[in-house]
Amino acid sequence: MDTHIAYISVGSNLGDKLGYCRRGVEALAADGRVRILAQSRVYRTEPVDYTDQDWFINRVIKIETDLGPLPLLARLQAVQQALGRTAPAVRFGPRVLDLDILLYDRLVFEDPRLSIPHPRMHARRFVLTPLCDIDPDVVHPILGKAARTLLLELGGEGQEVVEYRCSG
Ligand code: PH2
Ligand code: MG
Ligand code: MG
Repeated sequence: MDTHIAYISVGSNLGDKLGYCRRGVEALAADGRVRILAQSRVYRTEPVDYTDQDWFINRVIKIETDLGPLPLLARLQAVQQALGRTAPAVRFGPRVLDLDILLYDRLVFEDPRLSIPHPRMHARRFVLTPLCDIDPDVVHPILGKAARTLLLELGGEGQEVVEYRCSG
């Protein structure tokens, strides 16, 4: 089987945030096409882009999958919907579960439905901090820099990221 390594951002800022994140990861692994290789710590994170909303719970997971980029996106969207996500009223606004592809092998992929690497990942502390828990040396295929370097270079006022103490 031709397998790929991908990093997925997991986030929630509505209801039982940690529960949604956990159930989302469980659901993703349930069909046998996605295997969870690693999970970062869990963080409470200040909302970015659209700031008039509750703080998020965020983590990053590393997966192995035989799904191509668009089938993987479809799978992530199916899990979001199964957990009750509806279309947010505002762009970047509150959601029960958000699953975003950050990196997929060293692929650079542009399509109206999907951009890989995630176009804002290098500017987001809530992505880079958990990504560095798992794989600080993973390289952004466009910027040519390791995740740890991108995190060090991040200015980012108003991007507080606090470890959330929980068991797993
Ligand atoms: N997701 C967004 C917009 N803003 N802020 C934080 N802290 N965490 C997120 O997951 C997040 C966000 C859109 O997907
Ligand atoms: Mg997102
Ligand atoms: Mg998304």
